[in-house]
Amino acid sequence: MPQKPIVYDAPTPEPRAITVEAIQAEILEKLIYSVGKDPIVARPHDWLRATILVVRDRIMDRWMESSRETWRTSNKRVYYLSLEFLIGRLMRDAMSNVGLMQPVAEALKNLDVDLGDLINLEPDAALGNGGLGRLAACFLESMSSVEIPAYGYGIRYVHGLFRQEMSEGWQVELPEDWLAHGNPWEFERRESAYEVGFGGHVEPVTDPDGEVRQEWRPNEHLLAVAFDTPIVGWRGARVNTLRLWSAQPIDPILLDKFNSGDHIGALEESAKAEAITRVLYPADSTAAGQELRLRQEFFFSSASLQDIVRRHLQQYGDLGSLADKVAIQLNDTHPAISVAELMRILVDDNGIKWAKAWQITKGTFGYTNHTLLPEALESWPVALLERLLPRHMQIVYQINADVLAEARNKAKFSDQQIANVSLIDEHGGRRVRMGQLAFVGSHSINGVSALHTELMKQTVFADLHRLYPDRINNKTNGITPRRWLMQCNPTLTRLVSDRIGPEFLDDIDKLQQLLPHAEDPSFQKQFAEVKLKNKKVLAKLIKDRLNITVAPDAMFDVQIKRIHEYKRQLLNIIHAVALYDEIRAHPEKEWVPRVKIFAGKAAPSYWNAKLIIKLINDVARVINNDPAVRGLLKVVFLPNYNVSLAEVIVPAADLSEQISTAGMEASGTGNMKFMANGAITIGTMDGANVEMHKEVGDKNIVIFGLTTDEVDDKRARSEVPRAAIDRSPRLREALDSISTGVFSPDDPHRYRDLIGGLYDHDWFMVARDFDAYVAAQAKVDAIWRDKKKWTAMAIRNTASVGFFSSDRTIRQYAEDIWGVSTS
Ligand code: T68
Repeated sequence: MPQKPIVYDAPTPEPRAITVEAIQAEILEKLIYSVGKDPIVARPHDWLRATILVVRDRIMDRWMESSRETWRTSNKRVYYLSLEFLIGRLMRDAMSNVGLMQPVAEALKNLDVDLGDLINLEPDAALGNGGLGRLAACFLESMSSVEIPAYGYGIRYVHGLFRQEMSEGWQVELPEDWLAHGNPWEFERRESAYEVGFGGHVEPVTDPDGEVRQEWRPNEHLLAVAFDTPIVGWRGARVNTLRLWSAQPIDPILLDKFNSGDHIGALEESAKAEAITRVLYPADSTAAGQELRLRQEFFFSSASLQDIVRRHLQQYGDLGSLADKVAIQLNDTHPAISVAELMRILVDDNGIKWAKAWQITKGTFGYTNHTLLPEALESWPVALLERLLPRHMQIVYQINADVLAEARNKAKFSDQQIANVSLIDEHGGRRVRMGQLAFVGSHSINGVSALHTELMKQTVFADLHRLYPDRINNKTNGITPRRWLMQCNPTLTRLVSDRIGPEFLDDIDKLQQLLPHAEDPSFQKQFAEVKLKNKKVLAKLIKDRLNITVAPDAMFDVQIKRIHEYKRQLLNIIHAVALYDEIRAHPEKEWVPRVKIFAGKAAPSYWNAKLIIKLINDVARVINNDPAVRGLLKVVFLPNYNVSLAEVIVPAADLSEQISTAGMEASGTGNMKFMANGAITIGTMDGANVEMHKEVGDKNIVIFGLTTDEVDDKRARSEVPRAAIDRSPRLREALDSISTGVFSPDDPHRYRDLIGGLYDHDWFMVARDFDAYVAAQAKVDAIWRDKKKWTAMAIRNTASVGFFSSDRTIRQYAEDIWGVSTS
């Protein structure tokens, strides 16, 4: 059917008023006519829904205008493909970005409803595990803010990241249910549904002109249905779309089965289809390796590409211009099968010649790598791909043949080098390496911090880098200053604005104007007061949730992130044990009161990570209840870490723990959030810490520990860790007390193996970095005692955070990778 020409302008209603009266009247109207509730019986969730609908209305006209403008101007579109979007709550972000906080708060107040209560009622959209998913969310907001026509594509998981509860100090995982009360933000687009296939076979077909094409005939089919959420940028600059796919059966019920009495069998198809988008895989640093995961990856890649191609054809009528008008960014290798799927669409479905299709594909894709950990690098058994995606497997082989020919003939690679760049891993069962596929199918491959990008060149992609030396580039991560400074810390935002004016709200680099005020006693006093106020809020949350009393004037020493051995929560908790020993041994000394605050989830199958959570809780129980400590040290583990909890903890932190083993944290982004909010970092020379050190200056950050080269060297020499432990009586004593059951009298051997690992191999250099860490913590204490010095350092951290805005990161992607302009 011929497409109707698109008219780029059409009548639209007047934009909605933003006066208190108008908003108040509309909230009531929504409550009654859309939610269907009488205000006299309305429950908080009803008010929340009505309020979101009112806010959403004020975004709609900008949303439509943004999209019309892209059609009108024929600007290039950017598509961010990510299996994870950890967006958290949306209402405050949306209200704040379009300047609705005040009028909505007042309107609700007139209706006897508290906006703060409603904000806290909104569930977190936890469609991600950690940094990678949160980065995608910050990028979406920044792409709208710098006015890039962009779409996020992902999966609408029914259950996001599991809810974490504690049972006697152990993590237990419970299903998360963010859609329980419906989702007023999303629009279901039944008309944007695509068929996605699996399995079946490939058949050569001869075209009328005699050309032979391959045609994939899947034997399983399901539907991908789009759900759209508007993402509004700062000051409503632009509204982009987050399009999440939901899997549905093509036949919701198999009637013949039902009629023959097989009532369960009649629903089988339906259950199988829906399983694909039911739950987010909860492992953040190991490849999932399950068939369902591969199905998720292909399902969302295929639906997204069909949508992208349909839109492009509708506007331009020809796929030859795809790379000029479309940039697709692959967030890690999870969507890497897209490379083969786009080739299939171009070559098989649209009859484009292989070489031309390959040019278009490479011109269109960019790939971001987020990890060097070998266990996190995705690869799929050839046999599985052959069964599930037979045509894609053929395409992978053909791509590989071309790459290997180039490596052998042009670059004169050795056999070993050929094996390194091959898309097929031949070690122990043949597997397709998704990193290699993403690399060869993209014109740009980027790392997420300067150090990480260098290590990519030297390690996982060394030979591919030799073959294609102009492809790897760095894009240091960033965070959106709207959510991570203005919204989560309005008091600090006001203080800064009073001091240097509000220009920094639109140009975050202007925060540097705070530098001359760092030593100003009156500004220092106000800055410290804001921090104290935020700490009181967190202290209350700790009291309410855990019934632990912490003193707001103690140092809040915070490590919040996924629990992983390389992130070294173990190093931090051993430090707590050592401090505990010292405080009791030397009660006469002047100790700096500290509260060590931890939060984070462990992958359900990651035993050591779960054991570390239990250890933190065991140590907390003993220390918090020992009168000899006199409250000088407290240890707190806050359960169910998520974006909303981070928004309370980050503004209250004094000390930010960024202590990963050098070379192992690709970037980190929590480090930047703390910096923005005036915490001082104690950290290793790892990930983006290296660039933070450069930006804020050596005097305003506390760096310690082995460097990447030193770590490599010790590993290469298989140096025995025992010597480091023998040299450090403090460490030995702390380790002895943990491994002999001082903190686990109910099970004295609970930590024997965990601690034993530090003696045996200590892969993560906990023992070998311990003394340096203790010395760095002593330095932190000394600074803390000098309140003026501490506050000046904290102010300089806030002042220097500009570089770590995701607006900067996105502008660099736009210019260097996507070829699109920004505002
Ligand atoms: C993180 N990676 C990096 N992975 O660890 C962190 N992995 O250093 C970096 O700052 C951040 O990415 C953003 O670049 C992750 O968060 C995952 O969550 C993940 C999820 C599934 C599979 C593998």
